[in-house]
Amino acid sequence: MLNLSDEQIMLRDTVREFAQKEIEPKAAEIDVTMEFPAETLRKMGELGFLGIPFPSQYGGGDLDTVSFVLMMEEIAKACGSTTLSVAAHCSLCSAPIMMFGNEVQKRKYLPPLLSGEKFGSFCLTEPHSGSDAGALTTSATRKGNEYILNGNKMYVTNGGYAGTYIVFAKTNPAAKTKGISALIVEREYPGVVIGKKENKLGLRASDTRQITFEDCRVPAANLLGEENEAFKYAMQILDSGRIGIGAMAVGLGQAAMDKAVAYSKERKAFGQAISEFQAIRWYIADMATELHAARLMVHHAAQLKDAGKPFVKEAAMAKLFASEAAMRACNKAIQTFGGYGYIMDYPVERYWRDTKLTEIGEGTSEVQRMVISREVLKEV
Ligand code: COS
Repeated sequence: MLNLSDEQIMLRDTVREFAQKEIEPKAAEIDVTMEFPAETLRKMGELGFLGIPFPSQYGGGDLDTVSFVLMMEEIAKACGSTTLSVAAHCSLCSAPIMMFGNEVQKRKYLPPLLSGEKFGSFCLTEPHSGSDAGALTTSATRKGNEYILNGNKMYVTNGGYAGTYIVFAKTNPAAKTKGISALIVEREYPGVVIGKKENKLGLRASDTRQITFEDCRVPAANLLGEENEAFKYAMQILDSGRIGIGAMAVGLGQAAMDKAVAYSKERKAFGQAISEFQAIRWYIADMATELHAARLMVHHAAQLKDAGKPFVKEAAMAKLFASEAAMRACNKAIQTFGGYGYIMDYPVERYWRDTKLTEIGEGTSEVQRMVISREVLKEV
């Protein structure tokens, strides 16, 4: 890690203690029961973790993005599902309001989100619009002082528990990326229909839903930023969000590595601990090296953001590398455990299932490569 301040180290250690004591012991169980960790998230809100990079005037912690990624890594070491819920809540709901909201919107919506009193969601993806985010078809038609919202959103993290949704919709269907607007939608508005919870490979306790808007009337005052400008907002939101997902991947990969290293010292084969074998040592060396590199990349992207410098390329690189490095670490961890790695009595198979999402959510690895190559081509 890059020169952390005393304050950042203290925060990381506080979160680590909380995560190991309060989150980790429940992780295996909620993976099976798919129970959303609402109480844990509320506690995290009370402790100020959900407000880390936000100004204190809205109830935030006045801390930076580096502090946020330190928190994300520690939570991820304990429970992937909880971490994804935090990522969506902070990076995809609270952050957009902070970035593009007006003063009235910030004062109304941020305090309950930062304190964990309400949960937040981001509604961009649709059944036929994922990587091609500009192809979304949900519509918002202005009528007097309201927008009438109609459409179907998919893979909405925290969808069934959120009180506040950031919803992307076409306000000019003829224009692709130049006809999209973002609205702040409250769960109580008539026409918000919460679909069934998806049954997923991993991150099973995170709440993933389809959300449908049926003639949902949203006050025009809830328009986020300018009309028809929100495709760019979505891109900027995801640029930042990807740093958090990178940190989540590092945490999951580190947890897998830590378990594999401990196991390799205990497990005996052919008369010695398997940590004595070169094959296992090379796994350990590769896991340690790649996760170290991934962490540095995540921290670097976070530092660029904190310094107000461009970070689009570095955020995409950090997410791409961290998610793929973490997947490799999980593979090696399962291999180290052998048959025990393949059964649910040990957590490494869960880390593998949870990590897979980091190669897909907030932009697939293929989208990250598109973003990175575009940025590189611009530079030359
Ligand atoms: N920041 C600011 N503006 C950006 C931007 C960014 N990071 N990326 C693109 N834009 C702007 C472009 O500059 C362009 O503006 P102009 O038309 O004024 O020049 C506009 O947005 C359209 O951009 P572009 O032409 O690149 O759009 P594409 O349709 O080609 O889409 C990708 C580009 C694939 C990068 C985009 O659709 C994407 O990120 N998809 C993945 C979405 C995703 O991550 N979904 C997961 C959601 S997690 S719940």
